[in-house]
Amino acid sequence: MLMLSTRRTSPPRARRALGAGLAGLLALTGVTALAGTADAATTLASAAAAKGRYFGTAVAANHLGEAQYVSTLNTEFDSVTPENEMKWDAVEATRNSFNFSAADRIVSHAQSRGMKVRGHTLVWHSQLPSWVGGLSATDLRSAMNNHINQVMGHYKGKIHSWDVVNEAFQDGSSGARRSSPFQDKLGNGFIEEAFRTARAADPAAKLCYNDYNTDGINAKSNAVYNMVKDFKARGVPIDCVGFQSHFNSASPVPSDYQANLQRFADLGVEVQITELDIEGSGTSQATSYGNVVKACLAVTRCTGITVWGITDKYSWRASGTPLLFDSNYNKKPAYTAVLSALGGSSGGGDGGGSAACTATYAKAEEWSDRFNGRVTITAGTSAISTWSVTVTLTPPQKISTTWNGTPSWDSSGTVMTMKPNGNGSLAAGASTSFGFTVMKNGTSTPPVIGACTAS
Ligand code: 9MR
Repeated sequence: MLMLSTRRTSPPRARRALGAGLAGLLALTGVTALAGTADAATTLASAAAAKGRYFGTAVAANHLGEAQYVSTLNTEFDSVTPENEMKWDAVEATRNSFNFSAADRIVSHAQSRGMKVRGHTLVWHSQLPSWVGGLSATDLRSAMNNHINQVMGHYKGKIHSWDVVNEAFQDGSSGARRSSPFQDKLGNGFIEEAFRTARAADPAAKLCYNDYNTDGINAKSNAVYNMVKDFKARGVPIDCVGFQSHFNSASPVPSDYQANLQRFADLGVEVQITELDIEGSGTSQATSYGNVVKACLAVTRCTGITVWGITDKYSWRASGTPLLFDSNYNKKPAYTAVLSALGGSSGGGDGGGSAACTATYAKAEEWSDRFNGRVTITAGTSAISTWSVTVTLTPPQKISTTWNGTPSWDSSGTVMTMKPNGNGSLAAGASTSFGFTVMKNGTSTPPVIGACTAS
């Protein structure tokens, strides 16, 4: 028998809402809204904060009107990165005519909630309006510096870290810079120039170089490493390196991920995981996510993690279901793995919330090709009005039928999220149950039942 429970608590927003001075005073007096051992953090942000890190997500301004999107954002994350709204084509489609409206909506949402903002991105070959490519070298240099000055100036004091230059190196073994208007007309020195301009434009912002396929030790990351080492040696302003960390089965989390983060940190820069997503589902996806979090926690200068979106529904590669919440905003096994790697817990604590439930699994009838499972949901010490539980199979098992619940599925058919079918309302201590038939397809492994969540 397996018992899992959780208690819904209000997120510890209080700490972020406090002014820095009061927060500092609380820290000095040893008072904290965050987890102690008996009260593990129950959200990604609060668990990460207890480890001295931020936990962020990419956000798209056009979803900020969707209630579930916003409530998940506000509950779980304490940093945002505008997914597209600060890019060159979004803010300066026409030379020297700036439009910050979509990005401003994200920044003001973040500020009203006490969240940090990562600026993304100032100088990048992609999402670059065509007029930039048509400029002469002299004109391009002044347009690049003007772009940095105007955009950083507009957000001065509001951005925690800026991706000053993005993806300037080629993939593969050459270690060369990628062709772009900047590279082709200004040469290698454009990166240094961009960082120097950025430092003057907002001295409080951390200045990052950000790239992908640099997550392990390879020719591309070696080239970035050598550039950062050279910048540090010559006093070119750089504070951080972003590791995008877009993973899938063709490009899994490298075994030397932590070692790679560490060697950059040893150059004296922060490392940040900036665009994390991992295609997959179920326990293998969860394990990979957990490993990324553990690697960051093991590197002192790894200061935060940003996932590249909240829900699979809006991921830039939605078909790969790479995020922590499914398209119905259910927490996936990957979420639980991340929370647990951060030292948090979605169950067990006595955090003061009232809506709680437990989920208990039992195998019922079994035949050679299939078995029936039953999950009993029991309300905690207060009445609940709804509950939700995940049931994760071992592929190639499939569920052929369910009863007494409303199922929804991840795209692989491995994770079923069960919600009530008229049986959501339970008095304190009362129970209900739902059932399902698992087609074994050669494996009799019992399903993994996720924590019961209630409200
Ligand atoms: O997620 C972004 C997607 O909505 C855009 O269409 C795409 C355009 O290039 O950019 C995506 O974000 C990218 C990020 O800005 C830089 N690193 C790679 C990301 C995924 O492509």
